[in-house]
Amino acid sequence: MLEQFKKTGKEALADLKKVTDLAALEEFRVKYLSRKGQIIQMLSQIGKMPSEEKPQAGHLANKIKKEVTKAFEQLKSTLAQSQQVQSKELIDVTLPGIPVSIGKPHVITQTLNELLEIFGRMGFAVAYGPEVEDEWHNFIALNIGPEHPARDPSDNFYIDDNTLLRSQTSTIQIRVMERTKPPIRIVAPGRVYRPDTVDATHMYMFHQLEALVIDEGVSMVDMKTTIEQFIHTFFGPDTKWRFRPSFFPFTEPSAEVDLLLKDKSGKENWVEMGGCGMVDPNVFDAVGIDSEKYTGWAFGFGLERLAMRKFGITDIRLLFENDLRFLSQF
Ligand code: 2NL
Repeated sequence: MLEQFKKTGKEALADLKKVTDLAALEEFRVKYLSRKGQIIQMLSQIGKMPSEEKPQAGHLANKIKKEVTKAFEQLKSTLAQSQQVQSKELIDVTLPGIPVSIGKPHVITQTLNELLEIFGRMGFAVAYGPEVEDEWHNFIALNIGPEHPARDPSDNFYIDDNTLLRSQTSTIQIRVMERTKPPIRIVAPGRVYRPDTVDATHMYMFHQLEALVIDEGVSMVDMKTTIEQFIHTFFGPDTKWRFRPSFFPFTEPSAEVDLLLKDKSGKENWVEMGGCGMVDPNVFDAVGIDSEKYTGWAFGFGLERLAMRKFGITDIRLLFENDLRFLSQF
């Protein structure tokens, strides 16, 4: 009987050597180590043996069981590990991918980039300046006198008596003229601030782009052709537009730029797009540019208005609510 025990143990260990995957290992467990398995059955036979043989048989059977169980457990953990590695390496290339949502520039940034591209091709450099300004750059140098309604404290975001959030990007151009000798050919984009009551067409913050050209012998012809180039590139070559006489403190003469655009029903209307004019000699005097020698023109418009016209957006507030359902359309 003891020989039989030894033989079963040897067979079990030999069988285990042939096991190479978890399925075969399970078969092994059923054959030897389950309740009806040969090793466990072996132990139950001890009860039927003559009592003088029991201690020795019990000892041997337990030793064999321990040995086989240990070898089984070892192989089990080895196989489990290698199976894990295998399943990590298994990539199902037929599964749909995980969608990655990639952002894109805001519609106002897109509009600005397009404008900088258009003016860049026409030889304009880009200038930037501070959003917190003094009265000199925002008003005085622009020929906007102390009694002008645009300086009313309730129409501006004043920080102290002489400091405010800029209400136009002309401040940038004043700074460029102060430090640069003509010829000057720049566009000045940026945020501007006015405490308007918010509605579909007004916001307390919006973006402007202004153009400034100064040189000897610059005339309104240069201004008109440049504005026409810009309008035809941005809105399409068939877009009709006009100058309408106007007034700004910093230009003389001055004009409003109107576009003939179709509304939703297909009806054509003249809509104001921006303002322009020949730089007032008082502005040249303020920044130390010889107004006898040089002439120049300037042109300013709001980016929101431009983008709204181009994309058919009817409420300016939509641009600043950061609702991706709206913004991702552009
Ligand atoms: C408008 C009108 C305008 C200017 C801006 C300007 C700047 C300097 C000197 C002279 Cl430094 N002019 N800028 C001129 C005419 C019109 O803007 O409706 N903007 C939204």
